[in-house]
Amino acid sequence: MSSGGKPEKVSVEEAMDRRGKGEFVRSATAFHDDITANGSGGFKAEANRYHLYVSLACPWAHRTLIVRKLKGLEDAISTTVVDWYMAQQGWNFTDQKPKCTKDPVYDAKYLSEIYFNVVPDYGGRYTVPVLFDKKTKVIVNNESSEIIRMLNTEFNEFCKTEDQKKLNLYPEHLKSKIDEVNDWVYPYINNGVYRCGFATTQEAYNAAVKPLFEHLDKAEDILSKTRYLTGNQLTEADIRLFTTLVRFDTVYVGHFKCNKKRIMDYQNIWGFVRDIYQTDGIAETCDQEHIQKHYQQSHLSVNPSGIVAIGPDIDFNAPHDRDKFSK
Ligand SMILES: N[C@@H](CCC(=O)N[C@@H](CS)C(=O)NCC(=O)O)C(=O)O
Repeated sequence: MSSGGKPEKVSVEEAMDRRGKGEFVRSATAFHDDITANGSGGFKAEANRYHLYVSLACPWAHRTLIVRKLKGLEDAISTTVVDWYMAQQGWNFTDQKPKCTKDPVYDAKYLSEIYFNVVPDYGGRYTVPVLFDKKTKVIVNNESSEIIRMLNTEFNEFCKTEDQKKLNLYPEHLKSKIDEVNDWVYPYINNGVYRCGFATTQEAYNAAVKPLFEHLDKAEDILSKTRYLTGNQLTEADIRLFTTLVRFDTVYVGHFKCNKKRIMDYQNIWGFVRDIYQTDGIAETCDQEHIQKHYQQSHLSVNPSGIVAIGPDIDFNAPHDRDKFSK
């Protein structure tokens, strides 16, 4: 059965047991309401009603920024970009660093305040992305895989162009193929890099790193035959893989010890990354300064000195020949 490519729900006991063995177990998200075009579920798609709290460093939040951009919803859905540095208290707001913005709703100092304003006894993690309703002052959803589905279909009235309105990243005829890809990309690649980086025993690291590279090999094989993961049409499956790949050589190779191979060493995956990066609007959602500084300054358990490495020179704008598949 499809897991929907999102965090598995595990019991408290099982999570404690697995964490005790040095494994990183991602917590499930707490807010799962839907915005619909007709408002049937209580939240109606309206312009300037919803706000996205994001980090430019975070691969999950990055998915939502890409879909918002591809669908031309920048004027309809406002955003706040948090500080790249995540302190002990969690994400905070600042306007003193490039691209970071203050919280326009509560002028909060920390993202946690948004969670507590909505649910005073909230006991989960204060994660981005957060899709917030400015009208009723509640968090609608904080699960990126669900947020991107809403942005894909429910806000079509507010897209800037006809092409953006027509764009469907989860089309009916590809749904089962996309679900099937998400089912391995999420655990072994998107979350797989975290399972390598946050492992605290050799066994837990070994158990994560082997399937990570096996599934990168699988992606390489698929991308040697088709332009995108499910054929020659861009879908959410590609965006979900891309946000991990664009961080890979800069931070996951060194910081998370995912160093068997670099993305640059995979001919087809590397071409795919440049192809997506060069797709209209996507480059401006990518920010290597936020990415590098966030991971290397904030995860002091992994990088106690907080030193930000120089990073490889990567030319995401270098030509690619991926359009050969679409001819
Ligand atoms: N399943 C969530 C995961 C979100 C997530 O874990 N975000 C990280 C940033 S990369 C976060 O905000 N972490 C803060 C924390 O766990 O305290 C989603 O896809 O939206």
